[in-house]
Amino acid sequence: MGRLVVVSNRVPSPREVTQAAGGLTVGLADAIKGQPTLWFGWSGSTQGRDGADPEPGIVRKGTVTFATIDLTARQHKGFYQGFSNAILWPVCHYRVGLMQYSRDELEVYLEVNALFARILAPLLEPDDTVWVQDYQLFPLGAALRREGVKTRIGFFLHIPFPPEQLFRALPGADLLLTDLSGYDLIGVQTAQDAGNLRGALQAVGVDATVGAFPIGIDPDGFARQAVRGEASKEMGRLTQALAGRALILGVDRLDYSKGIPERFLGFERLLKRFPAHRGKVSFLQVAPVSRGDVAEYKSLRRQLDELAGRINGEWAEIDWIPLRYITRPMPRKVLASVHRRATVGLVTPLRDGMNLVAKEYVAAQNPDDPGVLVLSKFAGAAPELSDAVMVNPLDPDEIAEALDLALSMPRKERIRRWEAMNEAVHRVTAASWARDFLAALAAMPAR
Ligand code: ADQ
Repeated sequence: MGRLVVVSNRVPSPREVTQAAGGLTVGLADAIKGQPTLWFGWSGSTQGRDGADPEPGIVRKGTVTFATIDLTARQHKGFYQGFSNAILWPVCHYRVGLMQYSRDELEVYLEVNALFARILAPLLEPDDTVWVQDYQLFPLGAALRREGVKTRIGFFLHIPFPPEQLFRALPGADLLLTDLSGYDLIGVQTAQDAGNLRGALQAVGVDATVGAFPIGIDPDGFARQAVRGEASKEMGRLTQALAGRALILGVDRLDYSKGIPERFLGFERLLKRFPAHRGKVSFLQVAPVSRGDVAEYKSLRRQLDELAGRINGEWAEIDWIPLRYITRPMPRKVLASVHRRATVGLVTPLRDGMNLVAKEYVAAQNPDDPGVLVLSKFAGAAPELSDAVMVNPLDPDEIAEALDLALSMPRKERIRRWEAMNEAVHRVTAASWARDFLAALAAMPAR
């Protein structure tokens, strides 16, 4: 068998691969163990110069070769901040109204994809299998074909794919859909995403194979971390701060797709409508700033600062702070134990490809006394985790009612729901996700 070639916008450092933090890295780290691999993408630097193609920087670590290129500041702005994060991201999350479309940025997006293809093609060997990751690289498969690449190329979309009419509101959408014909297999997270993408491809007359490959986590590894961290200094401080109160936990990147303001309002509605919980619960939201240079993310941050201040101002007591809100990242092993401590995991994205936090919350629980997951029905994880308490995150009353139910749920029912969800989290893992996708790709006829 030839090499596996992974292409992603950001390439993890060799250290990140060995310590495998997020879902993508965990899944791929497992898939590439002992397997000759080339990982190609952007270096993270914007020191590139317009005019000449950059030279790839090459680092070898065990069986993995990392090849990365610098972008220019102009390319990074148009390709990454602009078209990927201010145009494609909102459209794929069903938020066409937030899209900041610009034709210039579409052109830079295509330019960078063509650049990736030009640099990568000469590094490829005929029996390589190429696996392209995510929405920054929709057109890469077609660009590689234009460079004469004939090997199998697969694509995985980590974020949702919206209904055809919604996606095609994006100028340039038909071009992106047509370019998907460069891939031998396109993977998405859920059956719903697959149906939407098939519909869109059909509408523009593109014949491509689409399958649902939901991503997972390493549940046993996460559970071990959660147990190990319990004795840490941080957990001691948390115990002290909680003073016996129930903990409601939210963990997200600071992103408008995650429904954080709606969640704050839902928590406030709990205090308003169910007075028995006043002074008895503490809500902790961990949301490290991400994409801080995109306008929409700046205004979300302002909105949350204001909401958190207002809710605490209105409801706090001299010895009780209802809501704690942290915009700095938290070490993963501390986070795992905080999940285990939380009585309720509150995961309420307005739209999410999968949402690995929901799966991590389940994996971290104590089997004898598990907490309750309150989950948005618009998360990709919802079909697999149907034993969560499901909510429509747009209705603060529904969130409040779900929180009240979760906080007063008898142990027996908590255990029943958790066991079913824990089984789901073990059924599909990060490793099985990568294995299943690559097996399906290998089974596709060669070009
Ligand atoms: P994300 O939008 O980043 O990922 P998610 O899947 O929830 O969302 O999280 C990815 C990882 O980041 C998880 O392992 C999580 O623990 C970590 N993380 C999130 N918030 C954190 C925080 N506050 N502190 C520390 N770590 C945090 C995209 C898609 C998702 C899809 C994944 C994987 O948007 O829908 O599930 O890719 O395909």
